[in-house]
Amino acid sequence: MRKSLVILLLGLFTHAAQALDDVVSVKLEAQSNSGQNGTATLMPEGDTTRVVIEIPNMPAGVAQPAHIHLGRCDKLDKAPKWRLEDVVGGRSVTVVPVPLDVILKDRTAINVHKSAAEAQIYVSCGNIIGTM
Ligand SMILES: [Cu+2]
Repeated sequence: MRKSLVILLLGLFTHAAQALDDVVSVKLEAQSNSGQNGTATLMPEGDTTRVVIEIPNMPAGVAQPAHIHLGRCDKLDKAPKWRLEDVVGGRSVTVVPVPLDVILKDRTAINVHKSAAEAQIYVSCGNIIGTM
């Protein structure tokens, strides 16, 4: 009885460690002198992926569009591949309707735009690089 409990717990810990390994962290680097460095975290959730963006240094009262684009920060495809929730108050949380594997299959990056009105100005970007 006790032995099976230990085995069950070991199984749970192994599963948790596995899930942590699958999380992809992206370092967002400021662009256009915005000072907006931050992080993005991509977490697999079955057939979807939760993307959390955190940018501490945000201009007040602005909603900044964010996307996953094909390409890398130095040469992004202009058309967004997946739209993310606007970054408001330094934070954006989106459940993207595809598995993380699909996002990692191509060369992609997360970018943040200055505002909807000034979307052509990129203020932060980070390349999505998987570990698998
Ligand atoms: Cu974009």
